[in-house]
Amino acid sequence: MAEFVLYGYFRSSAAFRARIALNLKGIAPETRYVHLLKDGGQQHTADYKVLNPQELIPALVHDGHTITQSLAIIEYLEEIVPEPPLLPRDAFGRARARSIAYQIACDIHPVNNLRVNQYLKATFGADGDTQIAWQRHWIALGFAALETGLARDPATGKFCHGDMPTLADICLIPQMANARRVELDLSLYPTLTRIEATALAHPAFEAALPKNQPDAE
Ligand SMILES: N[C@@H](CCC(=O)N[C@@H](CS)C(=O)NCC(=O)O)C(=O)O
Repeated sequence: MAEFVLYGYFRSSAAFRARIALNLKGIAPETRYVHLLKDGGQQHTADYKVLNPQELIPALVHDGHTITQSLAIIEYLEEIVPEPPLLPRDAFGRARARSIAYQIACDIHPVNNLRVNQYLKATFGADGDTQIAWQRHWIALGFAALETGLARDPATGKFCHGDMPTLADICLIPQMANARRVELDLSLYPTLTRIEATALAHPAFEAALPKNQPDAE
């Protein structure tokens, strides 16, 4: 199989998702580091904009194709390397795993992104504490719903869906890292923290942690 090149940054939770999926599939990509803060943000350079006009990471290059959007990257990996599966075998299970993943990737993460915080500061004068309060608010709102949904559903196992990692865990664990970064009180989410502990005992998740990346600061 052709080489994989991942454009990422240690602290990026979307890149963290891609790293977990690559690890679970046993793929060791070449990594190129895009520092989101240095040089005014290397995601905004002309070279990177050619790869991703959205100026966001991650991007995965494989076989002459560039794939952006972490969920598209993960589903691509799932299609070309089906084992181990990152989505349940049954349609309802797949819908449930995607629903959990999208609650995080579509509804929690985007409003807390770096560019949103930069806009809050530049346009509304939001200082560091205000930006942290903003992030905590949106994570707490999303986590409350996730906790309720996961705690009451017998389909929840050691992981978000059953006893094997799926797309849902691939999205949850990086979001937990973001929640820890803004010191959100996680005692309110015992199911999420239990799943996090299980996932972090798995080498694919552990190796993908921000602190374990060569560009970690
Ligand atoms: N929906 C996108 C989100 C990508 C994204 O927001 N990446 C962040 C890092 S986690 C980024 O590149 N931010 C740069 C910026 O905000 O300027 C995905 O899942 O790939």
